[in-house]
Amino acid sequence: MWTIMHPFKEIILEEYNGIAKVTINRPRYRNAFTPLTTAELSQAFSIIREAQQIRVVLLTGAETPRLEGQTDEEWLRTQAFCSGGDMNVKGRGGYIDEEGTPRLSVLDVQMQIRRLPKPVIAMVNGFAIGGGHVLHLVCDLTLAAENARFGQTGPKVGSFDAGFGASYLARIVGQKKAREIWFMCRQYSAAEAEEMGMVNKVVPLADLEKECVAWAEHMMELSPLALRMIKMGLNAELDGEAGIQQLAGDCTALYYMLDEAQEGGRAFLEKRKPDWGKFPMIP
Ligand code: 1HA
Repeated sequence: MWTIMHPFKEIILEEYNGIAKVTINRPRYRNAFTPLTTAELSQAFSIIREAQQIRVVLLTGAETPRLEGQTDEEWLRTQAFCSGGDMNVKGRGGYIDEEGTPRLSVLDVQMQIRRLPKPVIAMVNGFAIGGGHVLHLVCDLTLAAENARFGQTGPKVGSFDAGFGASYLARIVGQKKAREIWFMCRQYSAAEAEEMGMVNKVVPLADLEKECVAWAEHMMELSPLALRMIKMGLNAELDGEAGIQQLAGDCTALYYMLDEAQEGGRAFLEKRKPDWGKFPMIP
């Protein structure tokens, strides 16, 4: 049912019936991201932003293949959404790209997800760990498989995300839990994550994609502009002036759709005074 929107090396970008699906495709490394993965994610979210037929986005991780003789339970425990930055390329100053430049470009991907004027659902099919945990956090909604595991590892492996990974986490789960998650570096089950308010719904892995598509299709029956404005309003408080800039920009786009805004531009070009009197001053 899914068709490829654009070919990539370390991710898969597909679409189906107004829904885009972005899959981090490095199951050998529990879908850890390299600078190439994050560059491709950035490109994918730019493509999705421009694609007017796309109304909702799913973000997920590729399935880990089943090894011979593995039981269902053993196989389920190997599944990953994303295990954060690839430790094989973690160097001084960031994750080292093919030219030798250190990068933390997953931070740009976080911003793109938050600024995307369309809902993004994290489809958490397994481990959401470290930078992978922050990726699910910044999505608008999180649906998780029963086998999913959540957690931060930064202080264990020489890293931390004191941005959205800390402050936004605390908005979601509260300060005490956020500090526990970072200070203890434990893993939490899908049920625990749901209890903490980090997850909207937990379903068996076999039903996860169907459930995400159903949520996407439900949102596609609602007004896209209303969803866009409420997303930006919900972001604005935490994002401060940058969040207000985004929300205000969307207000300007809406205003430009009105005759009142058109009148101003037309009057300028026609070298006359604008006739504001004909527009309603509703209370
Ligand atoms: O903190 C940040 C940032 C902060 C600010 C700005 C940018 C940031 C960008 C990134 C990050 C981070 O993500 S820091 C956190 C990095 N990630 C981790 O510390 C998670 C490391 N992985 C694990 O803890 C575990 O692998 C796991 C809980 C996800 C899964 O455990 P499991 O099922 O026991 O599998 P495991 O055997 O550990 O992994 C399977 C294979 O995948 C292993 O390779 P193999 O021994 O077969 O050769 C393992 O090394 C590899 N792998 C897993 N995760 C990563 C990885 N390889 C590289 N990088 C990984 N993150």
